[in-house]
Amino acid sequence: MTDDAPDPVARQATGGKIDSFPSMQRTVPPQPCAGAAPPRNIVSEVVISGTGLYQPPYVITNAELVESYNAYAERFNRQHAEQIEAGTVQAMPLSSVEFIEKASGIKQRFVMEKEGILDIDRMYPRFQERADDQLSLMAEIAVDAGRKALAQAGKQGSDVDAVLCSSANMQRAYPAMAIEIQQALGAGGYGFDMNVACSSATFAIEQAANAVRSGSARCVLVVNPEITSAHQEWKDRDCHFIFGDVCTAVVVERAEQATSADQWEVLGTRLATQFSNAIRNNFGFMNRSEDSDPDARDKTFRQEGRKVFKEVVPVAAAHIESHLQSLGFTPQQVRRFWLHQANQSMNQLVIKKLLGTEPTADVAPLILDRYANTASAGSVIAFHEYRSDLKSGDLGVICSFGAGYSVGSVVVRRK
Ligand code: CO8
Repeated sequence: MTDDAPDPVARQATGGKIDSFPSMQRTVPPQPCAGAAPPRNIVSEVVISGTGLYQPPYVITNAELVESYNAYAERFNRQHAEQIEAGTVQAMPLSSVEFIEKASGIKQRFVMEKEGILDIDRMYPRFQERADDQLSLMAEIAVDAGRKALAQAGKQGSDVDAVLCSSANMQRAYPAMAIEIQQALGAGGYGFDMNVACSSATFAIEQAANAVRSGSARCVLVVNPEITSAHQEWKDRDCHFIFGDVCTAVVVERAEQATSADQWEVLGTRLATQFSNAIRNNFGFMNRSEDSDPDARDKTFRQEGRKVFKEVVPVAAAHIESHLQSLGFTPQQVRRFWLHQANQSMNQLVIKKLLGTEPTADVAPLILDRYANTASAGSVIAFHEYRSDLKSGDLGVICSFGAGYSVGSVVVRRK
């Protein structure tokens, strides 16, 4: 499938014109444009009133990463020289800073722990196991980002009546991370975890907006703790440079109770999924019973990067366009796109398809050069860092796309 020839299933489902994944669900009804009366079933206007960011303490530059990976690969090749010569073992190829920067746009990544990742006898982070009565690591970074988002929204933990922990991987099976975070913040109501890989944040924002609209919650905290370094494959040249750690948080609440100086009306959300094995991680609770090797390659992140690129770009662009259209907007009316941060060229192509012009950092800011791909948190980091210059009435789109496949968009307007 090429970039210009999107998935035939999607084409068929939309009568020849690609709209989005065929299984697309629109759980939030289209919102009216200015001047029109709101549909009767909309209970409350919903705003995003604060965001927060936890930045891990360590940076790994591409040069440091490549030096470590290449030392590992060269040692492997020396140790297996005879088998490589005989053709029974494949030599490990070397990585390069030039390739990483050209292919992805990534220059560095933040990580929770650095020494273990760069140690060629280990090549994954070294975390200390914590006792059950200690705050877990994912909860710790979520609480930090959550507190910052609440401070921006002018809220206390006790104002929150729902916590959604939405991330590409959870630290444990249960109890839900969200409930631990809820307790640590002194929040009430309920909490639950959810995972839609790179689209976890936008999917959670829709759940939060729906909860506020329906009245099941008044103030929802969405947190996206992404400790990608623990499930990234640092020994694989094709993907060792991709991910970074971070945590983002978003406060979603009823407009009438919001006091923040910086409020973003949620005009609509739209989610879509379509099954694909192109990005996959088979780690899970069945591994033991299957007697499978816990260190096998399929138990960490793997992908067919080029396939993902080609298949997801047209779907993401069509998804955004049709979502905007359903709200009565054109892409040209959007002041800023805060896109998923996996690949610089991918985002440029999405914007080119939407606007027909060369993208600028002003229209679609990039943060992946500093943070790398932070799974679900990427588009929220972009929203967090690049929104203060927008004016009242300016329109923006937060959009994620990735494993699943999954695409989620949130159309917002500055109050
Ligand atoms: N150094 C030097 N050469 C390399 C390297 C390297 N590090 N890596 C690959 N090469 C080589 C390849 O072997 C290939 O060589 P040859 O032509 O001889 O076969 C050549 O370079 C080109 O390789 P690719 O075709 O793979 O390179 P691309 O230009 O496609 O770039 C990318 C690779 C950067 C991975 C690119 O395809 C990409 O970014 N694709 C989009 C991926 C994407 O968006 N994925 C979303 C995943 S994230 C997500 O959904 C969340 C998952 C859950 C989180 C998990 C956290 C751990």
